Amino acid sequence: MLLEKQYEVHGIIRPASDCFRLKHLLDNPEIHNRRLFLHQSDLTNPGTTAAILGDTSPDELYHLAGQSHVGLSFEMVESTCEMTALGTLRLLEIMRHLKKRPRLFHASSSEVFGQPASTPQDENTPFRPVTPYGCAKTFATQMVCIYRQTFGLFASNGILYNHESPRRGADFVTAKICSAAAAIKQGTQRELALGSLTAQRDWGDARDFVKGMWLVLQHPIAEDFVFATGELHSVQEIVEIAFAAVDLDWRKYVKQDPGLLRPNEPARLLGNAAKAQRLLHWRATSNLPKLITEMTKANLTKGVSESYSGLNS
Ligand code: G4F
Repeated sequence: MLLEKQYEVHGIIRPASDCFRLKHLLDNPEIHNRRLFLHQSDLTNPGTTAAILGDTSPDELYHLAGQSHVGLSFEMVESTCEMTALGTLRLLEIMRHLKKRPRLFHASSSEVFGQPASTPQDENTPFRPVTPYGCAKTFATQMVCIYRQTFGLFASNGILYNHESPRRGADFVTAKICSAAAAIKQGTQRELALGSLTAQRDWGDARDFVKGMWLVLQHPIAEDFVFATGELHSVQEIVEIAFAAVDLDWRKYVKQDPGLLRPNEPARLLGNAAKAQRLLHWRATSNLPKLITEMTKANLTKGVSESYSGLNS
């Protein structure tokens, strides 16, 4: 989206990353190393990250990095906090000492609300995380507020509810379901094991959400915004849509695996994006059946390397 807006984009990638989602851009000589530049670092390397930010001197900084799998955060509690919580703090410290400070967007999460006292949630709903990931995001979100208030940084949180697209990593439930429905249709997979089918989320389209991120940094004042569709759906509804998209009866293929249930789940995470609608004129344009059908059909043409993630979740 930034390239379409004619930005010069500098991305920070982890040294081990194979960047397969960027392949179409890296293969384009008009873009790679002309308008899109990649630099190697990660959130545990503040010295390298500081040097990249000093050299490139960005106007806007989109902080989307971190260990983002909620289920995995129960297994990797320390490294989740190391990257998602302390990584954000390190970035704020770097920004505080930069000669030219960029505007910072921090991708916060609905996981900060955990088991909230009220539904739907908005920018004034108290944080009550119930997962290590949600707790790490709560720390990071509050640090962004503290650095904004104390050190005058232009730093804003987007409190993002789930956002999906055909580029979603295979470990997240929508992508796992859509890729399984396509693979079962094509005869390369026999069944699909899932955790909770009754879990509910407010699922939106990632393309709407990136527009929201950009709008946050064009807003004259640094402040926090909830981004959500305001619709709650269950995992089973996603299954029904994906299998219907390839004309299969999901009941014949989907089984529940107790090993995939999480030790704790947030409840009724449903967002109220009225503030973003009012101040940023942002709208969630998505339609879940259309999005899940698109994601399922995209898998019918995808290569194996594009959907492989290495995790079994
Ligand atoms: O797709 P999920 O793994 O997403 P989750 O945990 O809601 O987190 C995503 O959204 C957050 C924003 O709200 C982000 F902050 C976060 O980084 C990430 O992008 O799971 C969605 C639901 C959960 O209730 C989970 O328990 O699906 C349930 N589920 C059921 N079976 C499963 C599975 N999730 C996964 N990943 N794999 C399953 O087999």
